[in-house]
Amino acid sequence: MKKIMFVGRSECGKTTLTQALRGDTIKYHKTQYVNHHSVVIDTPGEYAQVATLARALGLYAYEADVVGLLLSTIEPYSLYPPACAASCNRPVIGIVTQIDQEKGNVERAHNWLKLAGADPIFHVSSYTGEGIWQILNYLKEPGDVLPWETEEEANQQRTVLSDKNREF
Ligand SMILES: Nc1nc2c(ncn2[C@@H]2O[C@H](COP(=O)(O)OP(=O)(O)OP(=O)(O)O)[C@@H](O)[C@H]2O)c(=O)[nH]1
Ligand SMILES: [Mg+2]
Repeated sequence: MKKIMFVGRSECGKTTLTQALRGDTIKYHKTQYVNHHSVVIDTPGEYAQVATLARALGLYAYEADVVGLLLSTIEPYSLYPPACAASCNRPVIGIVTQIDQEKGNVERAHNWLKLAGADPIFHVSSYTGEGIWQILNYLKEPGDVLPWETEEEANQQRTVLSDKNREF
């Protein structure tokens, strides 16, 4: 699999997507430092939000094959300057997260990622599983075996045990 580094504001859903891509149950966990998983490098949102910390992302990108800019449908503004993808040392894709949110705006988030220069752009919900198959297939390399054989199996509703505010 290609290794992808997730970048995006705190609470856009990087850690939750990491869990959903593995087929794990969803449990809230605030990311405190960079976490290397087998396919995903999960970064804290603060690295994208605070200029002095943002420099670290440039270095961590060397350890990834692809950089994924995440933006959720409920974010009121975009963190990404126009064409910022051009300054990255890796291919940059976009991931619109939380597409299941009732008050979310998928098109707005998509257009902000497009403006940033991300290509391609995926739409995903870590809760309903929609879009998981498409991301896995983008990351798949020859010889890789995915944990699911069909789109229906991959894009299944996940079990959510907790979110930021409560346990279920
Ligand atoms: N409805 C819905 N909620 C989601 C989805 N993805 C994440 N969330 C919720 O959004 C909140 C933040 O998710 P995280 O995955 O922790 O966000 P993060 O980007 O890792 O945040 P930091 O670790 O602070 O950088 C949690 O309460 C999640 O349960 C989704 O696809 N749908
Ligand atoms: Mg996190």
